[in-house]
Amino acid sequence: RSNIRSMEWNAYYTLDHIYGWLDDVAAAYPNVASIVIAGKSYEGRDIKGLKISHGPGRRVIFIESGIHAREWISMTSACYVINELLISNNTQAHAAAQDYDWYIFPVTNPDGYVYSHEQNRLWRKSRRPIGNNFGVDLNRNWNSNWLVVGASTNPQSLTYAGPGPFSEPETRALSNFIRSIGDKIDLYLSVHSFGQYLLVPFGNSTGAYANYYDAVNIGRRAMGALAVRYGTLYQTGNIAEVLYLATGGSDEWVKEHVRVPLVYCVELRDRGLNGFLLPEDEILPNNQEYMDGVLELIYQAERF
Ligand code: ING
Ligand code: ZN
Repeated sequence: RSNIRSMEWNAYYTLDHIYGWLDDVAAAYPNVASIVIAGKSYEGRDIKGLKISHGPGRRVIFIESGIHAREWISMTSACYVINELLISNNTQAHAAAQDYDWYIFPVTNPDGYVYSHEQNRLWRKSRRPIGNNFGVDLNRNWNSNWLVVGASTNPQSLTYAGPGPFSEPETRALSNFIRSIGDKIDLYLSVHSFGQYLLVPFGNSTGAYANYYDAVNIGRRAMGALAVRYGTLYQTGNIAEVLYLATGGSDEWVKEHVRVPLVYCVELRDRGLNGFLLPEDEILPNNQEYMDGVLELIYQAERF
């Protein structure tokens, strides 16, 4: 579609460009795509997403990206999913676009993303002033095991959990929006970098819940499909087991309170060589293999 501003998969884009691109996509596919706004950030920016729907009555796949400002590959991966669902000629993706309603929020921490472009590339948190410091770790601020482990009460900390659960406008807006969709959601992805992991809740225990082993097995198969294209290996497992103890993340709240059957936290490329500064020539291969994994997640989930 020539009236969509360009988005190549060999560069990182500013917030304005990403948001303008979402507007262009919605305008180019008016019967299928629409802009959704979960609310506003502390500095007054929209938390903007795209809804894709071919009609009523469908189950929902929800993708939340970019809650951490410096994890730029996460924002591009969300845009790539939109590209595959609507714009590309990927027939399996187009079928998935028909079969589900999709809600995709590429930049859930817009203030932090702008700050990481303009001031400090490695900024992680939001940008609300707290005393002499700035920002809350928006993935420690959700009302699920808030401040139990792997989170800090110190506003200087990278993992500052905020003064209370859902103290921040970004997490309040997003959680209210998610709750409004509620039990229609079949699959929820919270997308981060880096490390190449597919993580299942919870962040403070390895304790199994009802469909824990199904979630792990579905995830392992999907990561097998992800590896086919370029041989990139992802480890699937419990957050606490394969990564570190940490609570108050979006995925945990979505699992515990919205009771979404399949909830994953994805840690995209790489394993630390470049870390948050993933080179631009890895954007396309990362996004291609990630999309392979997402489509296989859906395929496997439908068979469990
Ligand atoms: N990783 C996640 C983080 O917020 C995580 C991992 C997910 C922890 C869910 C707790 C809950 O630390 C990155 N890279 O940010
Ligand atoms: Zn992160």
